[in-house]
Amino acid sequence: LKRVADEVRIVQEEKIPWFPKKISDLDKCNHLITKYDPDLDQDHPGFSDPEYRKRRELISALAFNYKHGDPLPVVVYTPEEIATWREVYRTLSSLYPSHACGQFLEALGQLESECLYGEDKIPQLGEVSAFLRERTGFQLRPVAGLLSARDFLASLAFRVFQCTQYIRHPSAPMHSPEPDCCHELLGHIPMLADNEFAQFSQEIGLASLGASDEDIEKLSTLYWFTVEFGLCKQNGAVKAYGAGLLSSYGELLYALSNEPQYKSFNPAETAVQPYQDQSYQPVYFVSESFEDAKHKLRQYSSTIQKPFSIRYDPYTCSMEVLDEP
Ligand code: NLE
Ligand code: FE2
Repeated sequence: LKRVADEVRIVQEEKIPWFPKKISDLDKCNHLITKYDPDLDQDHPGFSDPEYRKRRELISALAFNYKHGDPLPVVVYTPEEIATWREVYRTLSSLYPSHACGQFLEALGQLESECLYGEDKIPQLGEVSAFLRERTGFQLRPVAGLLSARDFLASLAFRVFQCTQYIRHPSAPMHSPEPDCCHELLGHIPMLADNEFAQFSQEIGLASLGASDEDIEKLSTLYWFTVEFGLCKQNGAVKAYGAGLLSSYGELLYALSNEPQYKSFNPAETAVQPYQDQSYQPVYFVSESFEDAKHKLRQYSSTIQKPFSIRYDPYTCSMEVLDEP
């Protein structure tokens, strides 16, 4: 009987996928998904623009060479890149007061009054990371493109947000299927300055550590319909808090029009909803509040079967792994 128990235990241990235990382990979480790569995807707006592709390669190299603890790379943006930023910033800013949630507007106001944000310069990751650290302890690291869900979610567990630094192609400023600095800086950063939202993001990350491929798929779908494309109720109105909406003029308008279908956020259902990553979502999930979303997520996470539990130690920035009896 003992031998059988040992074997079961060994099998269980082998089944736990590797995950980062300390913050510097995030250097190993760099598996890219080459889905919308301008070098490989003929539909990418930059595919037939060799200069754009060269620029992307140069900025990617900064992320590939980055190690935890290095200063965040500085990119000297070209006038053409700044013009794209300006157009995105201006058009989106005209929608924010009526379409974005209060937490977003508050943080964006702070970023603007501290002169970190404005339409004339693309903010540098180092400055933005310092801003977030003071507010919620989130920090940034550069990434070359779309990461695997497992690696991306794992970084959230450490309150690290992986940020691209290149900008979208100037021919398509209103919507991009892949992340870029407009998406990170306008969509994600202001939300990560909110405590409740930061907590919610970290908890998705913690739930993902060592989870099965199937659970990673569910958690990344949950992430998709909340952090990326979530809507929430505020004073009786529906507002956007998802970064994919807050960085896309086209989809932000669409999501709050009466065209798409709305469902209430319910993790078990949201986690298996098919999603769209080329164009607008056919359905959006509406949360009652971040607090409510966090409680529901917590409840859902506790149903994910794992042979251990985990606690984040913020003093050492490492994971304490506790075996469950
Ligand atoms: N569609 C978003 C945008 O245009 O900024 C990016 C989404 C990345 C997941
Ligand atoms: Fe994103």
